[in-house]
Amino acid sequence: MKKISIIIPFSHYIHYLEECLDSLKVSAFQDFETLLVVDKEHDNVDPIIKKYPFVRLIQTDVHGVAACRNVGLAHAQGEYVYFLDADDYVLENTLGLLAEAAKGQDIVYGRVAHTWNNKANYLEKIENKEIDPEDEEEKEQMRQQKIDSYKEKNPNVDPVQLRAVYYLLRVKHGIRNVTVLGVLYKTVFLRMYSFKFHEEFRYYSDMTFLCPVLEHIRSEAYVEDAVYVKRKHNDPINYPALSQEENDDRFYERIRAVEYTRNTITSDGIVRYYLDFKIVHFFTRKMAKRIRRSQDERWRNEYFQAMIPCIENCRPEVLDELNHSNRKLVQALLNNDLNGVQKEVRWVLGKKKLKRVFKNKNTAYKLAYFHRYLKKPIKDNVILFETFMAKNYSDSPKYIYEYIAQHYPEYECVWAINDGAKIPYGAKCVKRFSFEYAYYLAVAKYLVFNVRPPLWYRKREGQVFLETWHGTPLKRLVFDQQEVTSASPKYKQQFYKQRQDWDFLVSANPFSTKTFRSCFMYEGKMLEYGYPRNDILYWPNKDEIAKDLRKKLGIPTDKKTILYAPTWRDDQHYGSGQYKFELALDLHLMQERLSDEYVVLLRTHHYISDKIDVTGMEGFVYNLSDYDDISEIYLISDICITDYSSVFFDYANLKRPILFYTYDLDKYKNQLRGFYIDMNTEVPGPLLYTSEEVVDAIENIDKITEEYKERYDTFYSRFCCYDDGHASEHVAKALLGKE
Ligand code: C2G
Repeated sequence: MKKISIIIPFSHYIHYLEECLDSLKVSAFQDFETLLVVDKEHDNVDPIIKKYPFVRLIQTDVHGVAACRNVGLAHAQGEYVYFLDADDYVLENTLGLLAEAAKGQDIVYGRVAHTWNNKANYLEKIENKEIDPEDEEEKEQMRQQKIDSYKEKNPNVDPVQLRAVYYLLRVKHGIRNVTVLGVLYKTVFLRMYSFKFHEEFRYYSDMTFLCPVLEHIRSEAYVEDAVYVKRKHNDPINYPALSQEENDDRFYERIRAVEYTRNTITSDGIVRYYLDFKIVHFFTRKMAKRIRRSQDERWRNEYFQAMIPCIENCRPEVLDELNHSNRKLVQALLNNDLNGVQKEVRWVLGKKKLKRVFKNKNTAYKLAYFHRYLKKPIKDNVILFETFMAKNYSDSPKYIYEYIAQHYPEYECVWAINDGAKIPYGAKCVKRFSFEYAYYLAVAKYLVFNVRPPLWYRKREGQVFLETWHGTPLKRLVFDQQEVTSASPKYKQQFYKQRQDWDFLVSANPFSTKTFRSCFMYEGKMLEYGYPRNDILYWPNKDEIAKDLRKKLGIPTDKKTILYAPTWRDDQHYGSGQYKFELALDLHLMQERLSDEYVVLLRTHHYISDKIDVTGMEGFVYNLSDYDDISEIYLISDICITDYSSVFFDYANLKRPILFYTYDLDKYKNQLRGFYIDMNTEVPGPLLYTSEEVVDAIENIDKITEEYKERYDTFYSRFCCYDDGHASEHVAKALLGKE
């Protein structure tokens, strides 16, 4: 007999399943059987199942996690049963630790950790201490206090049950967090009482299984380090986990599941106490807010009514223990007093908001935005511009603005800009995240952004939003990215919502059009005129502009220039949005071998917070990282070195040589992002892996130009085909409805 039967219910999302089975394959402990119980509505598992010969496949004609788990239970032959969801995984030592502790107890449980990442990234984050290791000691103390206090009031409580309930039901508040995961259950114990999941429930069946189990256990053990990793899906739009599914029945199912479970447990003891505790918490913490804020009237009508009997049935001591404000909420509910609930929530939320404003005065502008500015009329002639979160005056919004300022002076243009840059044509400048900024976000009729607006921006009826974006995509973006390691785990969800605000999106070539449709899931109007920021590369006076700029920057007239413009790395950062960059290009070597003929223009991505130290190389290296507009820098660059930055799509408009310094290509491609085009065969220049290769290439630049000519031409006609120096004009006209 195997020690453990692992039961995996499976219906959809095969890419998660592979990771789940991989985690079993590499488990240090192998004395288990794996039952993959396939739902009748399922994705085809054939393509991957051959890779996992240890899996016992059970095809069913049942539907739902509860039913599949029950089928698994019926087939289980191991001494213990362990439920593993097909989108989750275990760590190498998880099963071994549990098995070692399992010496006949009814249940043995470990910890459930939550993540948005795959296993490799999760482990890396743990290693880099980016995920706070939970302070188990502190948690344990808290648990112990609660356990002691319950025991004091209920001296007859069974200590084994008390501990297990505390760990498994009380781990986190909220009924949703009642989970059967992370636990070994003794198979004969389950069979003795015929414990089953109630198959009618889609979301809350765990409760129907776990509560009766907890009521009957006679022995248990806890192994803190036996971690079960529960994964939240970072793309709840296309691949929602059960907990992320929007479903109208959800509320009623919650109530029905609580009532059903109350009827199945036999005693009025601790299990019942926590069941009641959780539903009361759901009401006071979540539901009360929805009653006040939700657009969905049901929270104030039928849901409100359905909650009354459910709370009425709670054990009185659960209500007695509530704090003053929660007790008021519950009393109002029990009196069927909707106004009373709303008043109390308003009061509590208002207090919280005020506290926040006092604590952080910098957020007061948001209050003004929501409570005052959004009520003001929209100003039909105002346009708000912002590039790279107001870090500089550049990119397409700059060129669109300049066109509008010159041709349609009747518009009042406002720039969000942080460092007080001088903006020509007299635009008004406002600091990002200030009262004025919030004001213009609310009242400007037109908004022109090259990244996303703040999350709290609410698009108003009558506003027109132009998203220019900031580059032809090479690296996979948003919905085409499987893992999002560098942004908020809610990135995809937020993006999905925000991109619904876009009235226009700028595309520089047919490739971008196609890719943006998929990676942003964008169906709106696409402006296919080229990039306004590239117009300057076609202006007839571009050589004069270049000459003036060289003079302004003090670049010697007798030297040619090499621009080095690398992009940022998702995995190298200090904190959110603060990226590190270690310069991998050996500037000393370049100086040694190239300084007679060339100077280097160094330009880091705006995410990079490190200042690159170029002392000792004055006169050879010019650090232009703080210069506003890279398009102007292109004009004065004779050769461009980049890596995975969209820089080369733009620079190619000049038809000058491009070199790719891709020292970390494999990591970038496989681990960090993945690409839309084949770097080896499609980019208009050689891939170079060392500084020596870069220097050699520069010394032989004519040969390389010749060698890559055909590829460059193909690239140019594919990606630079719309750019003709008039993109700003077309885009501005489309925005203002002047076409
Ligand atoms: N940029 C720059 N200097 C660099 C790198 C980039 O000024 N050293 C500017 C360029 O205008 C570039 C833009 O920032 O086109 C975007 O930079 P990327 O390196 O391409 O990276 P990212 O910001 O991740 O945007 O669809 C494009 C993607 O969204 C990439």
